Amino acid sequence: ARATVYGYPRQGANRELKKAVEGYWKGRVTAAALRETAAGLRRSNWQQLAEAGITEIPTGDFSYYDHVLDTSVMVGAVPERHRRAVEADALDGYFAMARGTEDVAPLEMTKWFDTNYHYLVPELGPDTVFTADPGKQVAELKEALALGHTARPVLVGPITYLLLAKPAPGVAADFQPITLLDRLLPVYAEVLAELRAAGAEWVQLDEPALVQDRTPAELNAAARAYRELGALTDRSKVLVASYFGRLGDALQILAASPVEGIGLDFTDSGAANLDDLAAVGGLPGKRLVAGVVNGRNIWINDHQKSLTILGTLLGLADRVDVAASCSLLHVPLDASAERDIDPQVRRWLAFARQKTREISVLARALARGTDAITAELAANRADLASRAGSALTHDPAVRARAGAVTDADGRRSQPYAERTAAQRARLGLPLLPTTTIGSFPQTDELRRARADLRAGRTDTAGYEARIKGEIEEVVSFQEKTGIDVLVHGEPERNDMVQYFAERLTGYLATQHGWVQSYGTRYVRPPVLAGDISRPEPMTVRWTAYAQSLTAKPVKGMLTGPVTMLAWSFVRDDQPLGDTARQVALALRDEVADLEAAGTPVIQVDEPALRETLPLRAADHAEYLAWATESFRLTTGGVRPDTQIHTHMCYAEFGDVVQAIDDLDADVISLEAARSHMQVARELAAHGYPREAGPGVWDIHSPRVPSADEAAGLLRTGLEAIPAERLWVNPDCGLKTRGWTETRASLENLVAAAREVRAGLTAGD
Ligand code: THG
Ligand code: ZN
Repeated sequence: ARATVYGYPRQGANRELKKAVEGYWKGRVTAAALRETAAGLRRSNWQQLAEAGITEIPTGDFSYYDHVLDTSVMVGAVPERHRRAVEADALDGYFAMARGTEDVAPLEMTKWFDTNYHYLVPELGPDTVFTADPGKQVAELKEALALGHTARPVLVGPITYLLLAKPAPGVAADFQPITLLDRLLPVYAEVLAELRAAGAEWVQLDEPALVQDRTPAELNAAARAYRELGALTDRSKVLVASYFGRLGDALQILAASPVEGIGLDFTDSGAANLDDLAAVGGLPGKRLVAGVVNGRNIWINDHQKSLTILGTLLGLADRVDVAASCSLLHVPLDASAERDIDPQVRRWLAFARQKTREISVLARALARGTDAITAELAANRADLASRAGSALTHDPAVRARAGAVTDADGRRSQPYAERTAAQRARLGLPLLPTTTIGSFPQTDELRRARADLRAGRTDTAGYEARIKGEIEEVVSFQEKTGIDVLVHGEPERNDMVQYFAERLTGYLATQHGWVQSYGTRYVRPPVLAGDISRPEPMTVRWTAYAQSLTAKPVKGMLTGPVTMLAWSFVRDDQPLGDTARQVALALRDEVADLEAAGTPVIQVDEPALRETLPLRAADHAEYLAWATESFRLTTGGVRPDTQIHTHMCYAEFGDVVQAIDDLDADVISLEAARSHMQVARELAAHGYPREAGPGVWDIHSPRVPSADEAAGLLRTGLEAIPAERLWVNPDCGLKTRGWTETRASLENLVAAAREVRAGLTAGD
């Protein structure tokens, strides 16, 4: 059996790729030097894979920015507005599509399935003409072959590519890119022929879109695509890889097609694939690539469990190879670099490097029997036992408390309609109250202060004095500007999830665990490793300090349990709902302490609520149940006159409006500026009964909205939400903005609120 993976982290051990690409953008790195760095990273990745025992390595998974963008280039789907840049210089044109230029907008970015990776959305229309540009794929394959590797090019498959695309600007919104399949297939045929000529024995086509709910027409398109590609004579053998879950109806289609290989996810989320595979009679004559090692969590594999699955699979296909369930792009590179994690706990962790070794151990067992891996099996058993029996993963106090939770804990003592009066009386706010989402600009000075603290150039007292100074400035600015509900500005936080993770017992932070979020941007998700508890208050000092400086209400700022889970690596040894409940109870204590310290407004952000929705509709209800329960557990214990806010970032709330309502927050702020208050209309159509602040300043753009523009948006908002329930705010935190545009924009927001307010009270 071969050992393989679908893809590997691209950035390098020290994020060399980020530095090279950003250096190129700044003109400090030449194109030749960038290419050199990239080739060096590929070479060293392949070397690592080979040394770990991966016998068939992927190529073409490397990318300067994004592999879906690479696919758009491969099929010639360059939007009209980027064509000149691409013709002038291919590399600069590529980055123009990714980031835009002064004159043209970039491609839109969105989440890659239910991961935290973001891809650039292809823009297609009835006039799209595809042309094959296999240069990158061919070159990377040749590089790997020249180094002596057995290599398999990895491409986004034609069905997934089209299903991820959207209508180009100016094209009817109901245009369906999948209707372009007949035009796209000849281009894939040409690429396959080129790859065969370059020496590829196998080519992998990734079709994760087939694990989502698909219409009969889409399934027919998949059947046609693989019948036609399969019928080609001038091609390598084709492996269609599915991942991120159960293949469902598409399994029968692929099994009946002429493709030579199929990749299936056999981790928990794809567990049903095993029965489904037996039900279709296995894959006689085909190669099965078994994704038994989880490619998107950071936990060591359970070898015994995998061997049982592999044993069953041996009877169901001609040939079984071992792989991770999906590309290793979604995990950090190397757990052994985490010197600050307790060595015993570190043994529970498997990042990309460790996972490749696990895959090779399992492949060895398949080829030579489990006797060939006796030592590895024993070590694996010991590590799993250490994790299962550890005090970190089993804190009796946390478990007892979570077990005693009742529905009443998540229920406010009064319904919204009653408690809103108490809140109004306590807060004394005008109509259309103004506020912000929480964070103020993170200046270089603040980042320097944090770096100084880490490096020991300043002590805690010195650092805290700088934070206090910043809070003083932020509070005084908000008072001067006339904002009604103030915030402390969060100068003490860099990444909000990381900030809370560092303060909760049971959470691990990593030093080098970078994972690509988009382009050259990375996150270091913390690890929910054990039972979660809060040894001491996390935010109260800063909020209380801000409140001590002003008579206006100050809003306390927390990150909600769903987002804490969504932006972390979660435990795989208990249901997500159990982990969410533990996080919620810790946050509930923080909420109680904020309230006791006199905080009249507390915001619990859930920007990830919508994006965490499972891929298949059948799984939505279970997710939404624990998501709303954990939010309500966080916030349900406060007095009626304490006002709970929440905030969500991304649009497309349609699927979760009921869940938003079920959170029972008093006020919600949402992204809306770009969609011209569409969100306000959606909430109103649902009959949302509470207060809402659809954002009137799109903070993702450096543009300063004029007071007139903001007032116009407010008036549009008023068509959907009555004045007594409408708030005025930007549509997200201001962390990434500069002070200049922040000052101007917030002044304009307040002016707009005053103008519209005056019109209302004059009986307009
Ligand atoms: N925190 C965490 N996960 C997230 C987000 C977050 N996932 C989704 C979304 N937000 C991703 N958005 C971003 C935005 C900016 C950056 C990364 C992801 C970014 N990263 C810096 C970089 O790569 O240069 C590094 C930041 C750092 O030093 O920590 O700019 O908010 N957990
Ligand atoms: Zn936001």
